[in-house]
Amino acid sequence: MTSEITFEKIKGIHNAPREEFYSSGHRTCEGCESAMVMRMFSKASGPRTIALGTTGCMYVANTAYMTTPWVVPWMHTQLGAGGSAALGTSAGLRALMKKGKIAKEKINTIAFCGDLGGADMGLSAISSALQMDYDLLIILYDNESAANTDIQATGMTTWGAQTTFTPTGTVKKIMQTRWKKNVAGMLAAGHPNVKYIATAIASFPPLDLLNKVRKALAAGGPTFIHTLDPCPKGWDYHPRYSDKLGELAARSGIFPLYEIENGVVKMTYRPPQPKVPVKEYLEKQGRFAHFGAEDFAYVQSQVDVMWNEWEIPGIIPMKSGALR
Ligand SMILES: Cc1ncc(C[n+]2csc(CCOP(=O)(O)OP(=O)(O)O)c2C)c(N)n1
Ligand code: SF4
Ligand SMILES: [Mg+2]
Repeated sequence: MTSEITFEKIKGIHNAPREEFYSSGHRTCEGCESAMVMRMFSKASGPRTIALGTTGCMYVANTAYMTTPWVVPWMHTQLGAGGSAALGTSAGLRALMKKGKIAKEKINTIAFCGDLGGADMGLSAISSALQMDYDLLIILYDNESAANTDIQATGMTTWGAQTTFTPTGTVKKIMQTRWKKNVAGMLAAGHPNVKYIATAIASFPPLDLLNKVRKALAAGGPTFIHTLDPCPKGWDYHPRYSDKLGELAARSGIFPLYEIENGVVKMTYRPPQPKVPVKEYLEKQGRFAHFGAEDFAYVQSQVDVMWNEWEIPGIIPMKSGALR
């Protein structure tokens, strides 16, 4: 194991670090992409990292009795407290270093939270953390449901999806009528101090998440990454297709991949032209098994509006009016 910290860009899969800091000993489902996010971010950040995580699958399945996959120090925090835990830890490290109680060095503070814990309940704490001048990275791992408590809809669930809160019925077919919250765009637009914001998918394009984590850590903080994580249990598909679904989310354009560095937006992946029909992504998931042609067409129309009419696709939905 090396203790040297480097945030250099990883070029080519063979140059990816071999060390694992999230290893065996977890109980996540086969094909769990949220677990891949844990593995990738800790691989990218290396041994001088403190991981903090809110309640959810990535807490419960990673701390079964007397076992844990975490090789780096890890702490559980309350469901809505990802931002507070990151801020407190980073501030504590700074104070200890200033007082000479620990050696001055770069220690990565990385807090992860699920879509319910981060994008719904914990948004205010994340907002606070992103306003302060502290060295921290918050990762929102988004499996589009409260997965740990048996797949309830959240503000991040795709329109129309069946969950235990939104089952389809004979009278009303579509129960999940909310459009997915635009969290990374909202945080980027409203937090001038934030140094780096990105969206990512653990398995596609290869190395993308690793390198985005490294960019965030090199930038210092505060920084934020939103990952979309296919979840075989909640999305209802065979685990072998997790990476394929991640790729289809990017190629269909339903989940735009970008990064914002010091206010400059860069699309890091351009879907093919024409984009892959979003139906190809949705129809592979049992949670959309009740969809008819009109439902696929509706989701497609919203994705097209995002790419063709938003001020910045995936980020700023407003359009300039007669303001000046
Ligand atoms: C304040 C509070 N309310 C409710 C719960 C019960 N609870 C534990 S995990 C969880 C779901 C978390 O969902 P998410 O943040 O999306 O993480 P996931 O389980 O999907 O990984 C809920 C509702 C709790 N632990 N704390
Ligand atoms: S329910 Fe989903 S997020 Fe939770 S461990 Fe299983 S695959 Fe992962
Ligand atoms: Mg979730």
